[in-house]
Amino acid sequence: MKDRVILHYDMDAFYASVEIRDNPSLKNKPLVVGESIITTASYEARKFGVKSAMPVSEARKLCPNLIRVPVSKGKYMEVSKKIQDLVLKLTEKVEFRALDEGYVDIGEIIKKYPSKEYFSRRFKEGIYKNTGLTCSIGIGYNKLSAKIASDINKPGGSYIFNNSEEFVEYISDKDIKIIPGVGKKFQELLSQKNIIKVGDVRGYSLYELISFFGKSRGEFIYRVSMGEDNSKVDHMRKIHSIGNENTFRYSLESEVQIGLELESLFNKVYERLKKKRLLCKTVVLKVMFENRKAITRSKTMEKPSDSREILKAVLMNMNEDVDYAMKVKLLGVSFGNLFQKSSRQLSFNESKLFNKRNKVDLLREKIKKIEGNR
Ligand code: TTP
Ligand code: MG
Repeated sequence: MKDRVILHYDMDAFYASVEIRDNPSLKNKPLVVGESIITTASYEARKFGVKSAMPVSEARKLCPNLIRVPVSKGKYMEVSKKIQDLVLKLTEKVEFRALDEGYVDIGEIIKKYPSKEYFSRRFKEGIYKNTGLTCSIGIGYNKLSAKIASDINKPGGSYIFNNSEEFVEYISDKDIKIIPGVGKKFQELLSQKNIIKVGDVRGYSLYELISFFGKSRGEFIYRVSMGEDNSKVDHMRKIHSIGNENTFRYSLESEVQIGLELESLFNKVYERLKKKRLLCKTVVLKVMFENRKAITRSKTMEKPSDSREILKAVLMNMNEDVDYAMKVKLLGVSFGNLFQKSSRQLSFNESKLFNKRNKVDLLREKIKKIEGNR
């Protein structure tokens, strides 16, 4: 496989950074986000040994001045969505792995920039300018090297592996747990064969590794130790479905009312489908009645489509078959089985990194301005 250029971004102390951004009095303080268990700790708190998955009570023993903020998942999801939208303005070849991290295949884009260093600087600046948050960047020749690179100069830094030689040299003397996918159990098995550092793997043949750990894990660890990872940036991942639902304060009775509500839900979901440049193969209708009994109806088409007429007809046909013998408390419309439309070549202009605005953004800005002038 020819060498690729993959970027991995990972937000710094994500939940904690969002809380600090929204309440600057928390700045430079040891902060954790969580209820009884810590989801994440600010870098100030980490200096005391406080970390994710630790009980807050234990953390307080290490750091008596610790501040705890409760988790606001909805807020982090919103920020995450904003970051993802920004990255999607750059390219569609993105795989979002968690709320705060993702892989971006920048093989094409990077050709328009003077260097990988420059690009990574601009990427970080773009995220910061638009969200007020910092991230760390890794650029590698595959996902594995990019992921490990992004952790090297955390927080706020970046690191670049240009090829497997550079990468293998770096990982050889690192603890085997640096490899994503090597959990506690596998680590234990590896240590029984005296594999403690990544370089130790190369003391064994592929055949031996398979006989110790089985075909899949044996091959995996063998390849990884040589810096090999052919997995693609899977840009369809995570976008399994998009949908919208509405719970009504006053249950709906007439079929006209139901039809109008469905149409409005459909329009919202359809806009998202178009904005994300997706095609949909399955349309799903959800209805919950007053007695809280819910039904779902779904229709999978032969070919995925993004035609408003076709998708709407599929939805409305399903709706006609629903027996509305009772008042309706909730309606939901979702599209599943989504496909990315074939990638188009976006025109990139470095001064516009992340700043390409779409019509909806422009409209939103206009509305904001008008509201602001009132
Ligand atoms: P991470 O990226 O693992 O951590 P982080 O962003 O807080 O810090 P770093 O600078 O080291 O990247 O996880 C992202 C978010 O996911 C994190 O802010 C909180 C949440 N999370 C949990 O809820 N539970 C966990 O056990 C971990 C590890 C993270
Ligand atoms: Mg992070």
